[in-house]
Amino acid sequence: MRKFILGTDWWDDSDDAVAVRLLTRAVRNGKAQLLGIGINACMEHSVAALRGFLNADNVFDVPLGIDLAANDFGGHPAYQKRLAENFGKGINNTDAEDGVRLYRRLLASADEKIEIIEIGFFQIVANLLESKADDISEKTGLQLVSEKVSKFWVMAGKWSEDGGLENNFARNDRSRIAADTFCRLCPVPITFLGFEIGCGVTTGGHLEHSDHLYDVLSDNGVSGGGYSWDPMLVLMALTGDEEKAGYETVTGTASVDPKSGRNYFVRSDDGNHRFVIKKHENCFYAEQIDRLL
Ligand SMILES: [Ca+2]
Repeated sequence: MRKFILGTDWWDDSDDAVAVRLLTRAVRNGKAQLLGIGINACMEHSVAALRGFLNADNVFDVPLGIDLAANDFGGHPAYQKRLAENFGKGINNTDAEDGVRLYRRLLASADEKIEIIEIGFFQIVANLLESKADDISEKTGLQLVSEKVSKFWVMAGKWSEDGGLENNFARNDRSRIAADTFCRLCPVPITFLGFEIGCGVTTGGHLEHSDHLYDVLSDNGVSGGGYSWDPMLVLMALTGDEEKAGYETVTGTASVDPKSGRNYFVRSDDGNHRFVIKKHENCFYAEQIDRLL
């Protein structure tokens, strides 16, 4: 069975929760293994809300990591407070392991290749790639990723224009610097799904009102459904093949300017990076996601 680590900002949008729902469904159906989740934006209820959401989805014992330093993204999303109160009572951010240590531990103990899905900011994976030997492993982060990770699936960038600006890369100095480091150092293939892909693809509008995912979307003001950047990326990762998931790909090398956060792409047949382009109408992707929620 394919094994995944998820990175998420679990921040002020609700598409992360729709994406996590796709993963918990896959785990419960025996289609994938979720080894751990790293939270890369730290707010008051981050860990309690995510642990609560997983509990309510009947997926237990997935270890959580967090970047506690990433407390400068702002926001007080109402959905997190509600999830924490309803399903994550008594859980604090400090109950999660440091994100980089979690990833190092999971990679060091892996006996087969892992895929990493990233639907948030890049500090944990950037700091992982720059990490040195420690009590967990005598290998550097770069060695661990080279040996244990087959691929990254990433929601970030705006690839429809050269010099595009997108939130996960460009939100603030922290995210811009991390995005540059990640794109430069990552030694394994990356497939990017950009901002332009999820716009107009609306999902989550047909949930039962008793579903806690409905409450998340409702608290975010999108009870009729929200745009689908993160769930589209997770569905493509779970499908495991860009073309089968309904996309064409462009191959080359991606980069991010650490000052502006703007992303660039140089096309080449031997590049380690790809971004995707939709082959179908928006409803093709939306219907598949809604069916799985
Ligand atoms: Ca996200």
